[in-house]
Amino acid sequence: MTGKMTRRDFASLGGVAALGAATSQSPRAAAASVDAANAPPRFPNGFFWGVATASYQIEGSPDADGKGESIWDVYAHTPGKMRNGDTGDVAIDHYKRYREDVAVLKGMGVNAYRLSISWPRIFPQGTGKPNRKGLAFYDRLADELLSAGIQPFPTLYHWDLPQALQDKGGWQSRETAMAFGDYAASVTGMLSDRVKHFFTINEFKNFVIMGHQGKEITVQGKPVRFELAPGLKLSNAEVNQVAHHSVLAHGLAVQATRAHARPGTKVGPAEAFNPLIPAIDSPEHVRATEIATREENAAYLTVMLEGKYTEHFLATAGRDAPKFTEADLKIISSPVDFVGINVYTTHAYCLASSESPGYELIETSVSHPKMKSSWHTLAPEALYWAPRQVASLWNPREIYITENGCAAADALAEDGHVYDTDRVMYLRNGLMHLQRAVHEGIPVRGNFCWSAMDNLEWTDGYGTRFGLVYVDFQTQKRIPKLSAAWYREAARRNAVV
Ligand code: GBH
Repeated sequence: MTGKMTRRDFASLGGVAALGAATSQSPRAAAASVDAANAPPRFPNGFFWGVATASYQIEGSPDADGKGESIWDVYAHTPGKMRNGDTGDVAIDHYKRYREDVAVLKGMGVNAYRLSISWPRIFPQGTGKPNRKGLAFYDRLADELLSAGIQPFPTLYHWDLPQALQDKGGWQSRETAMAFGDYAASVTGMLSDRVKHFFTINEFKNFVIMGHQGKEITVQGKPVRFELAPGLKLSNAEVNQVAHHSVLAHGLAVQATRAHARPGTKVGPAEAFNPLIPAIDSPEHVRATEIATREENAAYLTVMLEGKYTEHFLATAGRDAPKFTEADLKIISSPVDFVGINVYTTHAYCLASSESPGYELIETSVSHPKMKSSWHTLAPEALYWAPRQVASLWNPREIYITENGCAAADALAEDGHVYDTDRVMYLRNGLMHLQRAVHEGIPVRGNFCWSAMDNLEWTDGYGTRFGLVYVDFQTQKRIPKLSAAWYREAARRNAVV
């Protein structure tokens, strides 16, 4: 060892990973010799230990190789929209540095990477002839990942709509759903010789509501407003129609994948799913929570997986209900291969109630622990209840946790490392609950930490860091945090406990 290596070395991830192996094996071995039946279960063989990113948050190069403008290019340059005036113009320069980034992912020991494809790189005007140069980027990226032993899991839409389509009405127009189907046909057709899994759309309910109306929540007594591009303020009826077009787009993309991708290509949604959690573990409250979950997701997962809007949803929406046909519902509920869910927190705790609709939501106590973001109530058990509810309500063949993670006040220590102990705590506790779900037979096939690397946290800008890898935004240096070393070890052992 050189003198330089005397300090704690996990930048290479070797040091801490090796330490973890040495200290974790002896108690495990001892437990096994005492009572093998009580040994904690591992994740199934072939479990995907992944990390996730999205195009606008990392790529930069907004007009390289013929890319068209996206709604985020326009929105981020609108004064007053972004914290500190941050934009994705450079981001973490991933478009140019993707080779180095794949090497960083490899160093993290992951076997899966969820990225998103920028629609306006492939169709600069949203429709028409595909831009070969734009597609070539994802082609090179897929090859680079595969040669590093990492499966690519692209998402077709992570919020960067071509501005040309926004100019024609965006998601308020049914034509946008049609265009998304054509885009999905091109991309899955061209990549499916090597790429085996595709997610259609990321977080339907968030981009629909926050992009087209904005959302206000109360955080410790104070209102906080959230907005995403294009930053519209539509009526409830219009927003319900946008939601309908988003799930229609998903269904058209599923059908396009079946028609144009190689046989065996798998496809499904990646929805925001911060679950309601039964406050008490009795069958009565667990069941009431499932009923509540089904209604909360009526315009999204419920219609995608059941092929109808619930009566309660239609009655509550009344004249604001979306306009749709039976044929739409068939498309929307085209069978999927898996359901992806982004799980960060709980929406609320829940109890059964004798009054209609049979459940009652409980506000989180003001002293409930929080992660760094204002909205981020700590609820590690969400990673148990979310997949359990999806399984018991809709019984999909496979489930993926497509995002899980937290922002933290990451800073470089004097020795050049980032000791994000709170993120390690967050991941360790959440994934223990996921391991419980898997142990109970719920078909969770993979987990993707949000995020691989620090990046543009939408309107929050670069100040809110979600990465397992620290990025110095001035020098573009990548520095794996303590959490990256923790995750690598969990992936290596295929177990958390
Ligand atoms: C996900 O978005 C995104 O997929 C990802 O791009 C993003 O970087 C990541 O999570 C981290 O935020 O929902 O009522 O609690 C989540 C977008 C929108 C989630 C605002 C939290 C707060 C209001 N976020 N939301 S609420």
